[in-house]
Amino acid sequence: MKILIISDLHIDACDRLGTFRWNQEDLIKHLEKMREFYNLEKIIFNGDTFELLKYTQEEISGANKMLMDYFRDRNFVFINGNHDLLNINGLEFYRITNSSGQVIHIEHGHNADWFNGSAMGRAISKFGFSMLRMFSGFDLLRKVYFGIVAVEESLSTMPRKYNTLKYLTYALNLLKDNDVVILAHTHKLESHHTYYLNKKKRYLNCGSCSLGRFQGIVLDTETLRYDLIKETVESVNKLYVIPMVG
Ligand SMILES: [Mn+2]
Repeated sequence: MKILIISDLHIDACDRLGTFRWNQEDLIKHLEKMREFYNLEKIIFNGDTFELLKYTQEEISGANKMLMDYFRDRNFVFINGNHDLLNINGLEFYRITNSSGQVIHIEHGHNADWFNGSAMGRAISKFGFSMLRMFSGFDLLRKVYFGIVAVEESLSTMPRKYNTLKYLTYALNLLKDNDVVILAHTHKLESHHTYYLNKKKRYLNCGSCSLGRFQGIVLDTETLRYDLIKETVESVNKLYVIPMVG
């Protein structure tokens, strides 16, 4: 079966502090186009689908009614990230075993670091975001916040938060028991292959769909071949696909 894995949409309350930047209707249309084009059986949201550190569940669903209805589709799977742990329907991870016994492990990946992986670290960041919201009327503070986002997201320079081995190490550990590991969280689309005792292992990261991007992975769970999807709000009509590797 073919599945699409996307993550880190950070769907917000559509105010000045939001980083989602998709029109709900455009996103739905695009997901439907992908579903048809690839003949997808499942769409897996690999965490941080909702921005619950900055907003309440009510604020987010109030601003995104169409998307919330659309998300009721039974072929969608939701995994929790560090920004949507309040989403009680989310899974810790999702695992698929194919007919050859190969195991695909899908997880958000925030447990690789203390700050996002512990209750204490998340409480600190929740406090930080509530301060940000309280003072969001100040242009300077908003500028500083989006400046930090730009550095972290590699909009202008080498991304600071990905310049670390901890996520790769975490994925390599998971590959001991799995054939494919798909993480998210770093907002960096990537793929690495390695061999353990001649067994091919794949670590993939599905990137992010925030800031108007549409990144993700289409995986054939039987052949383990995949496409890395790298589009933007502007390019969704011209499907840009890197040829199948695997
Ligand atoms: Mn995350």
